[in-house]
Amino acid sequence: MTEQNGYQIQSNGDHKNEYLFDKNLLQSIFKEYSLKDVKLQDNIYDNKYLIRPLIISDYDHGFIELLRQLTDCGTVTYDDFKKRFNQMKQSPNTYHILVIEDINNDKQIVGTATLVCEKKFIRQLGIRGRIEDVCVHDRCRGQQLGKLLINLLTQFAREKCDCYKISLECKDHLVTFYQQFGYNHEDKQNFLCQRFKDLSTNQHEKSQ
Ligand code: 16G
Repeated sequence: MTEQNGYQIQSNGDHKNEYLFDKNLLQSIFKEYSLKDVKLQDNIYDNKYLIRPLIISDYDHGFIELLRQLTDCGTVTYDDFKKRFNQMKQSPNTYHILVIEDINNDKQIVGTATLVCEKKFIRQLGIRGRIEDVCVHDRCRGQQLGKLLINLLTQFAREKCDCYKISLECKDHLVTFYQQFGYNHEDKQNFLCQRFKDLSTNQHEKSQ
């Protein structure tokens, strides 16, 4: 263990199988979820899928290709990936990326979702959670994997990260999907956005 900028860093993050965040934090969440859904045994779902935090070697098992099913990812080399992974790991209690590994299919990554925890001064030094980058491989849809990821991360945000609220952005047709987990439009609140870059044309978008 080393100290850097006041943070305890567990290692230099160069180990390909080192978790992005502490896997043990998930164990009680898995246990509780297993009581509701018998398909989840510890961190194995339906005898086929392993649920765990992201590791560096997931790069070689299709993690970025999976994200391409959600949006544009541009070019991400192995070194780029490792560097971003280590940056995330060095912000403790902030980036929680869960992945689903297809155990019998060359450990391919077939699902992912992220919980980002933002530290605030408001709400008695509150923590705000955001669910981001939820994606299930198109060949694995219809097996409740998205539901599993959202349920686990929502419970994790409430019980382990002490979030005072959790929010997400999604396309219109997914609103009913997310509502089943308790996400709702808040009265008189809006989501506004300004875009600076369009990767598909590699140009800065014109601001209006
Ligand atoms: C969706 C995602 C968001 C992601 C965005 C990418 C969920 C719940 N929402 O809104 O996290 O960052 O798509 O789209 O997964 P963009 O590349 O156009 O920002």
